[in-house]
Amino acid sequence: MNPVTSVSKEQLRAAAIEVLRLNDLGTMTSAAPNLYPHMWSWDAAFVAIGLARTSVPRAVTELRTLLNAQWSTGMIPHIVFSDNDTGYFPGFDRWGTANAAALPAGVKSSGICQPPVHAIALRHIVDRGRENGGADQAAAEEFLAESFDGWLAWHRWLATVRDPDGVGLIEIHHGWESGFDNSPRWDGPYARVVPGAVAPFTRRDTLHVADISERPDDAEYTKYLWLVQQMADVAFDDDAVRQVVDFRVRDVFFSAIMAASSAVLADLGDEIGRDKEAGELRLMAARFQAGVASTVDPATGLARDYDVLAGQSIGTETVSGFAPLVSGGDPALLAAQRELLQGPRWMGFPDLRFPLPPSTSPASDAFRPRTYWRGPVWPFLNLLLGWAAARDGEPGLYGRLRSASLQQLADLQFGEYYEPFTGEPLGSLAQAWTAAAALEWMG
Ligand code: 2M8
Repeated sequence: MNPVTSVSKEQLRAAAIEVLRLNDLGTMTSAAPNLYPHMWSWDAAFVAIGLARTSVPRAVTELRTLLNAQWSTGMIPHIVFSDNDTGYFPGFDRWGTANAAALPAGVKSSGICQPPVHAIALRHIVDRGRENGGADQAAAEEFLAESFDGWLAWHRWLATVRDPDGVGLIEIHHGWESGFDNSPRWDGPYARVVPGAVAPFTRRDTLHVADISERPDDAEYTKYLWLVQQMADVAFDDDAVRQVVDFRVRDVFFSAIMAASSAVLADLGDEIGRDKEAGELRLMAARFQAGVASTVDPATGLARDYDVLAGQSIGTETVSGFAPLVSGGDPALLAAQRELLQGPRWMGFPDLRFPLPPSTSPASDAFRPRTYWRGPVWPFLNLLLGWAAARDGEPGLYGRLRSASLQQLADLQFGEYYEPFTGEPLGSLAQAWTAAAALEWMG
């Protein structure tokens, strides 16, 4: 057992700031010191939320760097590569994005995306700037005005290219796009991916974790690279990718973030006189909120992904089933979900080290307590759930998530993910978005 270390808020704050400082590459923050030596899209959003607590201008720089890598289509890529060419696989060369017409000149990025948490991060930056006043406020307001059209283009790209039929759900083409890489959510779709010839590769992630069985195995990586290869073969052209790729899933959690973020961006648009665009964003928010709600399984109360190629819903019991709590909406649905989340299959499961939702329910056969996205607790997700609870006027749930998270993070390790029963930090230590979550929880 990992005892709850008794540390003061000041110690936790200082340690979290130090982690962000160590990961600071100047104009971007590496997601983790060794395992992830580049900028990841949704990590950057959470990192900006944490940075806004210590330096509004540095938080602005983080999002500005990410937005500078935006493709001409509007897509924000999931990795913006730093100059570290050797630390991570697959790197820029293996991605093959140099041939993509939409990649901006001078940018090295991957060719897929991640959930759009960015407008929520921008909201935090603007709020911190206004609280602080002076130069911080000026920097935040200036960035809001300067970047609004970029975020709008990102949301429009998602709403059109990734939901062409207007069902209110975002289609993803790789498990990496969900951010829940090897979650049991994707076992069905990946079981149907039969890789052709994949160029030989040497992984690097396995060099940076204490126990490689926590990470996806080589067979899983072969499929991940096969999908990258399929996309590279058509130069990452949006329409062509949809035709050729072997993984097409409507991701309910991604869609929920799209709904929540679109609503936030609409408010920000109103604040700078962009009423027309705010109206467009509100329609997007409503569409994705309805799309998410439409997937809820009455038998389990959880929202479900949809495997487009197999034509079937995915019924695994993962934390993504709580997507409606992120998208917001129908009070009765949200009340039922809050009860489920705090009940015996999730936060109330017996003997959890801290009452926080594991990534897969421990009551499920698919649960693996130490394996990456198959069971461990992910601190940044709890921050997102807490943010949504505060938005929806639920101080009880917010307070429970906050207090358990602060106890969990008092180990000062800032683990990438945590073993639910022992509280052990796993994966990378000094993970940037975990440190950012600690800073934001402290306020
Ligand atoms: C993990 O994903 C990357 C691939 O994108 C990897 O395993 O190499 C996921 O946890 C993802 O959600 C996260 O954004 C990324 C960086 O922290 O690592």
